[in-house]
Amino acid sequence: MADTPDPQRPTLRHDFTLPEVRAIHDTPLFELVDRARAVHRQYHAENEVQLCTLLSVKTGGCPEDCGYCSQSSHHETHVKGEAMLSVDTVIASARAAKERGATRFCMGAAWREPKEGPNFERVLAMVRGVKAEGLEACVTLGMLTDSQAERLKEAGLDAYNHNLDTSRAHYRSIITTRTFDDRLATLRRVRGAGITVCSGGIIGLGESIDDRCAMLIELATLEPHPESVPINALVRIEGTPLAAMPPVDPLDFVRLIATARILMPKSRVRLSAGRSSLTREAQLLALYAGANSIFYGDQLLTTPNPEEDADTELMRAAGLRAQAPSV
Ligand code: SAM
Ligand code: DTB
Ligand code: SF4
Repeated sequence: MADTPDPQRPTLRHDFTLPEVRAIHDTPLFELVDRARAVHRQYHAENEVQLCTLLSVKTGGCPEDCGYCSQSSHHETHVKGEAMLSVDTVIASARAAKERGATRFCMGAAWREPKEGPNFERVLAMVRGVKAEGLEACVTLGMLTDSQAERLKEAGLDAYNHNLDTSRAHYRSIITTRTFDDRLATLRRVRGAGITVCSGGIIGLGESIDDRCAMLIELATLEPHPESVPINALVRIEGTPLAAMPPVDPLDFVRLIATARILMPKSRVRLSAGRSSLTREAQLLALYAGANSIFYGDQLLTTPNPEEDADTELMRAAGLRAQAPSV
């Protein structure tokens, strides 16, 4: 089950057990962070953070019932269904993101799955346009068929985001309109088409610590590991069933990021949604413990993200540099 061994680097594994991962997760914090940092330094540039900008290209009116989401038509939230953005609007936004230092551009649509036809063709044009700007292109559109995955690949797509969100056991308490296995099937199609996999989850959904560890095991069981693992803290949204969840303890966020780093040494672990409720120091601890990407831009999909100026200042203060563009 192991990749080629390299004496300098820990072997990548896909066979973690729950007691083992739970023991890693529950290690005294300083030891956990030391261990994660050591893994991080073996595989990644030490002071580098990838800036990834998000854009919602089709907002609201989604038929799925994800309990955390502002865009589900099952919940009454501040988000109303909107028309899909034009290709020109998206390209202008990607260009602006690039000028501000982002190297990855992720486009989200509030779909259960893309319908064949003009809207899917429009997504393909968006992908081609973002690639022409010299950015990594990522989309998140819900479930895919094999042929959709192949067409996205042909358009130049680098990565597909499709989160497992939580453990298999906790999944049905959060979403009833699709299954955990549906999610894994799409990830297989994405991998089969030669697109890199971006898959992670959310903490703060009322899950147990074992659920968090089980979710990481599901991700680490994928062969190869997802190239990108976003770890989100629930953004509590008025009108969703999870609006009244207790806030995530920032140290729990750090623990999960450190555990993800240890389990999936080569993956880019992303300190994703939920940064607005972290202090500067907690964000830096998460980055020290193995995260090496943030969402950059004042808006996530439908909720605010820290201001760009605050992020630039934080990176300057800590001596972190943004990943350089590849072209
Ligand atoms: N509709 C597609 C899907 O669900 O796969 C793509 C868009 S969806 C908004 C992308 C991801 O954003 C979700 O899988 C979830 O992990 C994350 N997300 C959505 N709402 C969130 C919230 N309130 N807090 C944290 N993460 C959230
Ligand atoms: C991911 O893991 N987090 C992003 C991205 N992938 C698409 C989405 C976060 C959404 C946060 C809530 C909102 O803004 O609606
Ligand atoms: Fe729809 Fe995605 Fe929101 Fe679920 S997370 S309701 S699939 S937009």
